[in-house]
Amino acid sequence: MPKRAFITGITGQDAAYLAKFLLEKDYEVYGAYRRSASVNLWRLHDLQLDGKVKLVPMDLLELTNIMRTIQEIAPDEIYNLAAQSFVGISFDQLIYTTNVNAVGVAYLLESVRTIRPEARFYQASTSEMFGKVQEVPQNEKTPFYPRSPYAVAKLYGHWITVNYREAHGMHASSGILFNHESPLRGREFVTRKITASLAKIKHGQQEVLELGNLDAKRDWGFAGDYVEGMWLMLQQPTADDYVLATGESRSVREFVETAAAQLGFQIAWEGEGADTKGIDRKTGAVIVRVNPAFYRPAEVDYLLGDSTKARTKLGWTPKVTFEELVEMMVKADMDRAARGELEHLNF
Ligand code: NDP
Ligand code: GDR
Repeated sequence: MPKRAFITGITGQDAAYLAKFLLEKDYEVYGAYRRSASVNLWRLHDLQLDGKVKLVPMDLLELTNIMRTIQEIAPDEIYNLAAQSFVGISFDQLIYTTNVNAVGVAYLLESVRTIRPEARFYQASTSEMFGKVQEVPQNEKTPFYPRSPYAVAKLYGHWITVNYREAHGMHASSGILFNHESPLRGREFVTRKITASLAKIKHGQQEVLELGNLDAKRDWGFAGDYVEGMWLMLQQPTADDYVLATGESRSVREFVETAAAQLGFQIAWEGEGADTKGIDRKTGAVIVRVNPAFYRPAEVDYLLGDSTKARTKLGWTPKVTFEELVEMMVKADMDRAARGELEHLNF
């Protein structure tokens, strides 16, 4: 009998890579999508997984739906990847974000405890929980200080997972993952916004790249590497919490510079004290303009992860370097721009 994995948030970035990873390990993979007028399966398509994942409609806000789904699938492993995952919007949609990212985890855990307590459970926790810098680098013992409604809700998801492990003996692990990106990243996140915008500019489909805080620093890895870490956590005899990170941190500005260099672009920075005059289009310089509209009410300035525990206990190690990641994303967006697939996107 193949093992049965159940992934929530199957239309998202991580779920696509995880589904591919698990299918290659001969798992039977079930994926929950939420009903909408147009369910978006482009990521599964991109990884050539059409028809390979068994799709089930399930919303994290609907307890009865969750209970029936767990009953029907009877999964061996559950990966809770569903979330309102965009930090920026969580300041405007705080109740919704709290319901999905916090209460939704409780619905799911309680359903598993009641119906399928032997299943192993993975919760998608986040480096955003570290928030305001307390210490650098951050590991499993670093105190949390969330800086957004997203991160506050995720902190509940993290602790309730720990609590179900300790109170009910469930095999429930929380992966505290630092930013991980890919060509399948949602376009509102800064890395993809940069690569898609620069690709459009290269193809004459966009004039300017507008960004918020250029000085924020993130520990960026490749999503495909991180899903292996999720799986490894559920293969351990006992459940635990683990940080997954590359151990390198770059600013948003450095991400722009790296991507621009790969495209042979010079950058003309605008705004925030930059000299806005004398940008000569003939030089081919690309205008990157700071627009305060993209600032956050409270920012996370500096994330740098220490994943020694995962490296030692799980034998996990990220393989794709920062430069390779940027290159992979730039190439994918250049191909998409050439096919006219990005033209309808506004950033
Ligand atoms: P995505 O935004 O790409 O995917 C999120 C998924 O959650 C989508 O499939 C979305 O469905 C689904 N979803 C949202 N609301 C609900 C709901 N009410 N019921 C059911 N499903 C819902 O995120 P990622 O793949 O990047 O991230 C996966 C998880 O890991 C998330 O929980 C995220 O918060 C967390 N995380 C991500 C990191 C990263 O760097 N990528 C780092 C650390 C943690 P739909 O398509 O319908 O919107
Ligand atoms: P993050 O990712 O908030 O780290 O959350 P995002 O790419 O949105 O922001 C990273 C940093 O870039 C700064 N920034 C901008 N961000 C966006 N989106 N758009 C801009 O124009 C822009 N300009 C500057 C931000 O202020 C921020 O400092 C991601 C998500 O995947 C979460 O779900 C996950 O938990 C964390 O990573 C780890």
